[in-house]
Amino acid sequence: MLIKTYKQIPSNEITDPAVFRQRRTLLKAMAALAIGAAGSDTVAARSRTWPDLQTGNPPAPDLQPTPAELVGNYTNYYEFAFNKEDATRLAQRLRIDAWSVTIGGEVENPASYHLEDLLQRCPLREYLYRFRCVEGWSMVVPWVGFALSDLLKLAQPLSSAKFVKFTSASQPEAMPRLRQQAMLAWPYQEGLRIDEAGHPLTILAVGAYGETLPKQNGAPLRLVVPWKYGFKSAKAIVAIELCRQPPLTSWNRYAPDEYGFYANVNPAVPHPRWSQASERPLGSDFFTPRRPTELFNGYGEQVAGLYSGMNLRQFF
Ligand SMILES: Nc1nc2c(c(=O)[nH]1)N[C@H]1C(S)=C(S)[C@@H](COP(=O)(O)O)O[C@H]1N2
Ligand SMILES: [Mo]
Repeated sequence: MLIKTYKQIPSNEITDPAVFRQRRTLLKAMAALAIGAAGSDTVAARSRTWPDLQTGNPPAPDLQPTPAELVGNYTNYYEFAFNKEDATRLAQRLRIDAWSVTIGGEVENPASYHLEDLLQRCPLREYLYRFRCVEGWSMVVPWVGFALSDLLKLAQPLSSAKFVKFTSASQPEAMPRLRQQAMLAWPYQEGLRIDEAGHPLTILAVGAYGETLPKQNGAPLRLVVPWKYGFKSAKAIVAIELCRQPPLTSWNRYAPDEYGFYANVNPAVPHPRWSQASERPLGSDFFTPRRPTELFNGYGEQVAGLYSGMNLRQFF
């Protein structure tokens, strides 16, 4: 097992064999799930986590996956561009080979893991989730990934760890917007409270639609927190840090009155410039009525307990 502590991966290890190994391991782990083109079968059904968690019930009728082409073409990736078409196109420049992610801060076991080693330690499942962007559109995505809590267990958070900070890749040669500090502060950073991070719905995704994750959707490793607005789900994660204090996050820093730290989907709390009461599912046309947005994006049964007694207007 190639688990190494911080800063021990020499740069000369980023070689072609490593590149090859990462891709092969990822494909193998995905193949084991049998959720590829063949679609759903009993193996797949057992490896899936529906919103009602491990009951094995079929998905709700309103939980039909959005066509993959839409999800792959309508993306937000501000390191590359502020519009979705250019973001999708330019994201292909990202180098995702021989990926590793560090986990450190307030933990017993700080380490840097090659992605392939993580895949061997954290079992992949398929997670069919609603996903709601703060801009007012939504989609349903069958992600492939593993519970973030599996990785947290490897790291063993200390009792002083109260928050988790996520840092996205920073590749200035590939990312035109990184050369401008105009809007968001780079690298892209997000954060969760530690109980949110450890919740079984919170995942790190490596694939979608039974394939490896497209670069524009956050390959090779992205966060997915289905009850929060999409901006919390950071793409191309290179570092995870357990912290004592709430981390500064890119969007909250940029406009604290518009993008709260919690960012729980909440139809009753409008964005200062638009309502959040309803959403436009991707793929719907002009005549399709907007879908009413649900508190916690419909995952209230699972996550409302995390916020009992909290004023969700104040902590938006
Ligand atoms: N690193 C990084 N992560 C990011 C973003 C980004 O610009 N950079 N955009 C966020 C926003 S606003 C949304 S809605 C989702 C979009 O994910 P998708 O493009 O895969 O649909 O990614 C989030 N994660
Ligand atoms: Mo978003």
